[in-house]
Amino acid sequence: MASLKGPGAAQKHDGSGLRIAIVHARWNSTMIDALVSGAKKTLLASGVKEENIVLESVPGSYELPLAVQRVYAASQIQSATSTVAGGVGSLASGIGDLLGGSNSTTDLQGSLQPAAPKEEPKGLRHAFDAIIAVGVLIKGESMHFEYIADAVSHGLMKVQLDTGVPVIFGLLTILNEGQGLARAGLEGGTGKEANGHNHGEDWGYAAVELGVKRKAWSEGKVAGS
Ligand code: RBF
Repeated sequence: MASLKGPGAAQKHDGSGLRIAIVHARWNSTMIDALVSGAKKTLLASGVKEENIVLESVPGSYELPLAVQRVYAASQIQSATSTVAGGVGSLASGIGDLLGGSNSTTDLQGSLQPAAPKEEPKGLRHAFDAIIAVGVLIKGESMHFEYIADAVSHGLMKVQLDTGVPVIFGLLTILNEGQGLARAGLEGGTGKEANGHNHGEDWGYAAVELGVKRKAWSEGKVAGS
């Protein structure tokens, strides 16, 4: 019998215009690597271009909320600066040249020469359409698990509501390694997990769906109207 759990068949959405970040912890890296690959696989399958998928890592899950918030802010800065011809970066470095302690007019003339064109960054430069936060928290003998799981869950929800950017909840909170391996599609498990279901794949689809829907919502479009 088909599993009753899970999001059902993924909705089809065109991710080709989306820019998506995956921010992941490095603790429990075997599972993390599989989950991140799973998420990337379905992002690509939905049309998101490789150059528009940005990866960032942090040591552990506790660092995820701040990292997601700051990575999003960084992408907003990129978006703003890439609309200024040449970008603020080249403007700033130009000012740096002028203030750089040059004593001779020859040096100054040299620094006033147009800078060699910088290589354009590949891919889209608008602020991220969605961010997937990935971490694996395994319950230990102390209370760490409970505190971190609670703080990270609330932190990620706060970031998505404060910023309005979809933050996909890719945090596994599990009782043992076996549960994590099963949910990363690596081995064992029961029910849906027994077939090697990698939950990262669901997160990739969720990011595309929310990225596309959020764009539509911001244009005043609601399904069926
Ligand atoms: N980070 C994780 O992502 N997964 C874990 O299972 C995990 N377990 C931890 C257990 C203990 C006892 C401690 C001290 C930290 C653990 N962390 C874990 C790291 C945590 O998320 C964070 O990176 C560090 O506490 C530094 O802020």
